[in-house]
Amino acid sequence: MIKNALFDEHESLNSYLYNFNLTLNQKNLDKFDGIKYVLMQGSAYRTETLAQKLAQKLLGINPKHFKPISLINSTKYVIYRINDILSVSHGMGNTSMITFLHSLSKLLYLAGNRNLEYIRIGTSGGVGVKAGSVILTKTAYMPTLIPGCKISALGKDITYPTNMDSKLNQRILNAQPKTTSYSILTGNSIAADDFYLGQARFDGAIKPSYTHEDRLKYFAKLQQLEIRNIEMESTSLAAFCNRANIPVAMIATILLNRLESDQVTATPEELKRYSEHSQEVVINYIMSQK
Ligand code: R2B
Ligand code: URA
Repeated sequence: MIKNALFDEHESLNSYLYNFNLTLNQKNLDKFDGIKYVLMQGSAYRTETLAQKLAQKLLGINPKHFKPISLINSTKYVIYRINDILSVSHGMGNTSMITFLHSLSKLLYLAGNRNLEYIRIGTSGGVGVKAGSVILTKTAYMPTLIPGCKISALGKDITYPTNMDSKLNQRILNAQPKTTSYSILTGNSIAADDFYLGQARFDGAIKPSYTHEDRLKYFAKLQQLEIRNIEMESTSLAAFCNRANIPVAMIATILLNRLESDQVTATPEELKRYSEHSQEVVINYIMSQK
């Protein structure tokens, strides 16, 4: 994890994390010491259900009688703590993710944590992969099909590497039972700029500039590059963690096969089950490390 702070520690003490609505004073930092795992999801609801599952698995607390309370008083993000694990929400898209990562990592570093693992538990559209399958990302690609994450500062673009941690991926795979009712695959992912045109859909509000034939060619290229799913946060996640020296993985469930449809037509029960698959993969990993 962050071997050398990427920021001025002294100046940061007592500064205000605007997006968390939290001052970095000792009282607040004390709530965040001794953390090992950060489990991130887009939705605050799934973040809460994961906290409840972890509390049940690790502490024997019946979820019926336990509603977690966020450690930050923010309307943008939630952070729940279960022993040495944080279950957090990062919002939607790279801009929300990167803002979240800066805020959380600064907070965790100042709280004294040096050996963290970050794992995103996401949802995504599959590229030739069936709904309910789970993908562990090897490398995150930009929509231009270049691996990396382009960050613009002062009008200059810099592209950072976006490999996920292969050793962490292997530990996660090793922790899974021999047989599961769904496939767990490794592959590459694309972080798109939005859900519609950025993901080659035809069901947005604006008529696309591409044809169905163009899209077929694009999807064929994705398959050649072993890109198995499309989502919206993997590039900033991987780039940030590589720069901060934090082992990172992304485990995303597939909600639909994009070669077959644009619309997510799974029932609420199916969507719940698909999300449970990726959470289960992470819980198996965490339990294998205890
Ligand atoms: C997956 O699902 C969300 C869009 O619905 C987005 O956050 C993502 O990466
Ligand atoms: N999330 C996405 O970003 N895209 C999909 O197709 C499904 C979930």
